[in-house]
Amino acid sequence: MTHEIVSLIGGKEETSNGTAYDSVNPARVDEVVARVRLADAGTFAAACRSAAAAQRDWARIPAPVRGRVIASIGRLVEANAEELARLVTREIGKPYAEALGEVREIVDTCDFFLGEGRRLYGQTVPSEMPDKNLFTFRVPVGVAAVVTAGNFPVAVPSWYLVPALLCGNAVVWKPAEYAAASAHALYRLFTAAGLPDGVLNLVLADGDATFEGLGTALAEGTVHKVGFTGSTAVGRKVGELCGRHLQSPCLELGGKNPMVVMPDADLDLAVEGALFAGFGTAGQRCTSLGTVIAHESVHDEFLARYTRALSQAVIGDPAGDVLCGPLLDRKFATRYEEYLGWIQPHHTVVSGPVGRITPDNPRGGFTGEGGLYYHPVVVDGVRPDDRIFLEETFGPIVGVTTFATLDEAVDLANRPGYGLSSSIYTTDPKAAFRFRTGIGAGMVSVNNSTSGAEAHLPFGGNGNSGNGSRQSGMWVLDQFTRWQAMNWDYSGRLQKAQMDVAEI
Ligand code: UN1
Repeated sequence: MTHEIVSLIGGKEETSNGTAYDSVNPARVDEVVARVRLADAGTFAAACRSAAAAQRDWARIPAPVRGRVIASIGRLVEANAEELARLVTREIGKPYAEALGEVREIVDTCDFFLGEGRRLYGQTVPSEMPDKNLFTFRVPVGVAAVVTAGNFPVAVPSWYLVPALLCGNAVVWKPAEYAAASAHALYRLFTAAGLPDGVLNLVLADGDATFEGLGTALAEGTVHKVGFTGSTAVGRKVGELCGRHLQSPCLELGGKNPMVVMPDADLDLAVEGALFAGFGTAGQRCTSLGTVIAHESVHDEFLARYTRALSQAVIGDPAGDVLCGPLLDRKFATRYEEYLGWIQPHHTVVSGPVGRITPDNPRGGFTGEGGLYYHPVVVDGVRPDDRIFLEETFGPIVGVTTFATLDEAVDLANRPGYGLSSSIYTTDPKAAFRFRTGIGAGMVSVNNSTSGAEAHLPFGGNGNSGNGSRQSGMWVLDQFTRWQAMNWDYSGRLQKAQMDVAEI
């Protein structure tokens, strides 16, 4: 029997309105994982009001005690890791090993922030006047509205939820519809760990209702920080909406992530990295590899080894030990097919068959079994003005091009205007550091793939990849707290800053 899931606001199920949506298993599209009741814009705005009411009491609880709740969330997620990972695999088709890694990332995030509950440091600052003390405090922003994508349905939301809650905020979380069951399961674990009702709210809604509800909430002053992970196009709209209300959101958007292969690179290592970053998660991480930029002296050898390794890679049921499962959802499959239709007449595909894997277009003995499976594609000779070079495809396709000098490689790597992740394979430290200084990306890997960021380093991008905000680690505290300055004068007289300094 398919279970129905609904929004949870103020600790209660919200059943009063909404249309039905089926979240399906992309490995078997006729299998409904959950029937979802989608809320309307009014419900989203109501959730923000209810969160604002619950936030006041939550902020009064001392941060170290809030840290204990975060510790319980981590333990509970750990205890349920396999079950949650299985659900993620079933709902979005992420290979099980990756799904388990994703759940591990939530635990890592909790481990990091439970300690932050005992820090959340402010500062003491010297005054320019005698008998006067200056202090800074971190104060919670209030209510965070968090809107997340479904390719990382539990880890990336936790990057927002955990620090936001630890800092004393309430949260209204709107996950992707096609990942609603995974989000619902994570919500249950968070609240079971002891969060008071209303501090975390789950709103299941489509994009239009969310956008409208968010607009209302921002106008009413019941949302004080927006966190958004998703496409650059939607991120732009969210940024504009927030800007009208003088808010700077945390935007984590797309990527067109380059990998530079230098003449002295360990080619087998580079191939392994390009295989994982290009085709793991079916190329649907925001950190997935977009283009390999190989030195002209190693291009042919790299490509030969890459295509050979790819032909041996396993594509299939994500519950098994595979490199690549199906695409996340039908809407991405439709978009990805547009790219495939476009590349075929224009490009040299060096990886074999293209398109959806079906009994008529199988991959070896694998026929796709009714899932959203696609042949992995490597395209050689992409040019800097190609769509395939410039645009995020969000599918299992990697472009390859060549360069002659490191400066040229850096220019090519920066060309698409995204700036999330990047990577260079080299044994020359000078080249690695020169690449780091030249690249516009927020994240740089040396001899490692573009994917696989650790949970305590700043995660985020520049340009089309985001507005420079960072998630993860201590840097995210600046998203979910604001600095409050305090001065305390114990001189017993009115001391005027600037004016009295000359008299001392
Ligand atoms: C994303 O695709 O939205 O670096 C996040 C990585 C992961 C996070 C990706 N840890 O690949």
